[in-house]
Amino acid sequence: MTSAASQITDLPQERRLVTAIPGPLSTALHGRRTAAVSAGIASTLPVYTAKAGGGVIVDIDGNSLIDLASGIAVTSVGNSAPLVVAAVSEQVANFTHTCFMVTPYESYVAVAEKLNALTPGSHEKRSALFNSGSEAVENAVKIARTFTRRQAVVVFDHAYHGRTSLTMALTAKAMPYKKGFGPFPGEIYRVPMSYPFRDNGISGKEAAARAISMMDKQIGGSEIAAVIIEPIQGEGGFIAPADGFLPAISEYCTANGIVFVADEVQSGFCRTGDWFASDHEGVVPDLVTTAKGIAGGLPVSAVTGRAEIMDSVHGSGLGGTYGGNPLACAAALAAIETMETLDLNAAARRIEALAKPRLTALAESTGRIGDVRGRGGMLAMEFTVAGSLEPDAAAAAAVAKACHAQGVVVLTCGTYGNVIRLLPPLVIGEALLSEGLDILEEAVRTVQV
Ligand code: PLZ
Repeated sequence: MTSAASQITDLPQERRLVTAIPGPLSTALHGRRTAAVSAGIASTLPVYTAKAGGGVIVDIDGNSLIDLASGIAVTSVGNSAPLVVAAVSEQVANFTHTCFMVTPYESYVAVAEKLNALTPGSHEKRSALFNSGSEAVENAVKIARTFTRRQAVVVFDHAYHGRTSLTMALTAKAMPYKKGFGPFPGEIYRVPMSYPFRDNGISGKEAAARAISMMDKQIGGSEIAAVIIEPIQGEGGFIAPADGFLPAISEYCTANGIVFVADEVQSGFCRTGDWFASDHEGVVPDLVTTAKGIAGGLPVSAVTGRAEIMDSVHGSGLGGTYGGNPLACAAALAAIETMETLDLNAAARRIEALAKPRLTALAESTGRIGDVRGRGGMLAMEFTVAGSLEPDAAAAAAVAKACHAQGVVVLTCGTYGNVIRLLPPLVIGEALLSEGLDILEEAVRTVQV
């Protein structure tokens, strides 16, 4: 193993199937799980994990699977990344929790400093730490409402912002996220997104004008506290808005005193080949929400933004028992150091350079894929009935299932459930990624629905 590789993992970086997928031990454990775990919680691929590192997940039957999901865009630095393991191990022996609101500690401050430096814009910033992406988005709403003394919150078609009561209301898709879980909180308004593949060729500027007109006519700019947007939508289908859309929305917010919130929970931390997806369009959000990739798998999230907005909240107005837990902060500092030393922005761009041409060629040769999109290590294929825009969710599901059977972990997403998304750990080796793509291509070519 080279020294570069040992910075990532000691696990052999190979696909190795020794049983059917799932194997007998996973199948037995799944029986136990069904009797103990709520049926409301599902798993994409019920192989039970024993170890994971770099680009592989090893299950309890001894199968080694290629990981093209990163636990939904979390383990960008790889699983059990060496610096993360060392930092968390040291921290766990020193203290596990005091609560930052009781007796604080340095690592929380250091994570805030890092976030303030890395997020877009050179203005003075502050950060507050929480546990999950949903919690970060909830707090961004609280902060924006306090600062503006307004109530209305604007979100977009296909948006995903979480599963708590408030963030479920911000999320667009009813099934599985919202159905039966109402009533939802009020003062939330949804406007059309820029979705180039389904937008009949309208430009980013035109799509922004459509959304802005709706905000003006149906709410009124002076009533809006926050506009929240994922710069590349995640669960909604990896939808990257047309050029010019985000800047126009951001300018409207500035002109109307609205807090522009970029939800970078999925797209942040090198995932798209920039520290944040907003960087790509030169957009400087007022607030940024982060989670997932920030800490190599430990749960921590954040709201980072303009000092005057973040400091407008009354003392003790924000918080939570575990927010910025010391283990998670140690992990975040180590994960960010790993992103810097291994240059994971460059790694994400290499993933795009390797994978996107192959996906594009596959779309052209099979006619099953209407659109290939995304940036860096956040890539997707939208399956449609050949020659039309009609979503083909059955094809996406069948291709994903075929990949799983061959030991390649891929995820689906999208409002219409017809998108396969690739979110490999950014440290994945080229050979392993290529092998994963070989299997994916074979599945797209051969799977019958
Ligand atoms: N904002 C942009 O992508 C989480 C959800 C998986 P939490 N996306 C994965 C599922 O089915 O629950 C997400 C996101 C964006 C917010 C969130 C919410 O982050 O950490 O899951 O609460």
